Amino acid sequence: MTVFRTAASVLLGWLIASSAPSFTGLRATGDTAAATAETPAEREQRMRWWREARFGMFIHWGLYAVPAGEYQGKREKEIGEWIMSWANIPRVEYEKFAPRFNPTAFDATEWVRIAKAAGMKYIVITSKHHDGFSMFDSAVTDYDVVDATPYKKDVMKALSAEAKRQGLKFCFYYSIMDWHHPSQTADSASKHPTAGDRKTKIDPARKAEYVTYMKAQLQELVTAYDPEVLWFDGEWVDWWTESDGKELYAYVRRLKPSLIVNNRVGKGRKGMDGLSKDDQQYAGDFGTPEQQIPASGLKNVDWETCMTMNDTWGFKSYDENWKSSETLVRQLVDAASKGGNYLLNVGPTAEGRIPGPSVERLAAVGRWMQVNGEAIYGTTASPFAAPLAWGRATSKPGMLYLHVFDWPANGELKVPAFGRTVKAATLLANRGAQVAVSTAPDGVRLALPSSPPDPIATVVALQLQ
Ligand code: H79
Repeated sequence: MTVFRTAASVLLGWLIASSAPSFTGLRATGDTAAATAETPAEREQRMRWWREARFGMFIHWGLYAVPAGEYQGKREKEIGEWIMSWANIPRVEYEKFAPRFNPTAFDATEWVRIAKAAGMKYIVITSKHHDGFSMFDSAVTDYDVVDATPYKKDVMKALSAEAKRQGLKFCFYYSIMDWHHPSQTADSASKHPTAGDRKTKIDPARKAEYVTYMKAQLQELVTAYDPEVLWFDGEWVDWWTESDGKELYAYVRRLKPSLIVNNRVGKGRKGMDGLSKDDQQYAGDFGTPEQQIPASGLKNVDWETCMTMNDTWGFKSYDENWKSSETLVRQLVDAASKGGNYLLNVGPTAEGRIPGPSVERLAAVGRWMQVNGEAIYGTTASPFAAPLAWGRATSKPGMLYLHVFDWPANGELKVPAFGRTVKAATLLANRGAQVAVSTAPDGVRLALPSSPPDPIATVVALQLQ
């Protein structure tokens, strides 16, 4: 079984080895293990594009975009894709959103263009969220975008083909918890039995049937759309076990050996900080902090922070609490400086449009990435043992990138010692001009211009001896 690497060595602070992570997996546990066994070099190869990408687009799109946060005149304050739970909507009522889902403005070319122009290298989209509605053409249910909506077209066919055409990796989110499947009912007494709920109960006599259903859908997803990542969620229900997770992990990797799978396929994640527990080896290839970036660097762990741009994943018509593009760029930098990926969400409308405020912010992030992308893609974590007073750092062989958030008042940037000699320094925003470097007892000093070329984050590229 190839599993998420042990987190025993996880919280070692900021000192990150620049070398390839060590491999501690391959704890063989029978047939499923044999099916996905791989050498460290093979794992390295499989994870390579994902580690280099550093920046992806999350897309939450489903029937919940129809109510857009509002049901029977009441505006819910919670996340939009959970409206079936928060508004306590029974299945037969929620199903009525399907005839109203008609995304005539959906334009796969435009969506992929927006992601690519932002500097994103992959797209992860909800094939089925907790509400159980399949956003792809599934043969094992009619509760899908082709069979149940007036749109009748397979949006995932269009998007997967377009992503491939424009050179982005295409990936699927898939929820294990399912509020629509007859095997499951709401756990809370306060909820209608067929409404959404924080957890579902499963009829033990029907669990095998549901697992078979999931496997059939996952086979459809892998064979018909050729995704590169499967991003599971909703795994916290009591009836889903780590053993189920390992089995499902092996199943999907057998379908496509190069697949990368998140740690929510099993029971490994530690709450919303999303990294894997260290009491045993858990299924999955990377940790999934949600709405947070780890406080410090993590050694030998692959992880990806998923984040919303406002306060919802699925579209809400009245959520205007947008993060600034400065915040988004700095979060991307922060994640990269700690050796992780940044998966930034958009929630398109039921008409098929990515909200304007998201498009504007992604364009701004893209302008920054156009100039500074080399300090993000293919980088590893900061070599500094303690947080930097003025910003963040990322590394590449022979290079150190300093991302200056807080510009020094006198233009003199203090860089703590990091055990290497600086050969030359330039600003990525002004590659022609050299930055003077002088040595100090505790590191080096850089003589920067008096004002920052980019107030969001100006990157100083240091060539190392
Ligand atoms: O798809 C988006 C959200 O709909 C979904 N994940 C992102 C990517 C999400 N599900 N739940 N939440 C967000 C918040 C709820 C978390 C909890 Fe728990 C579930 C609290 C208790 C059960 C996390 C998992 C903490 C403990 C287990």
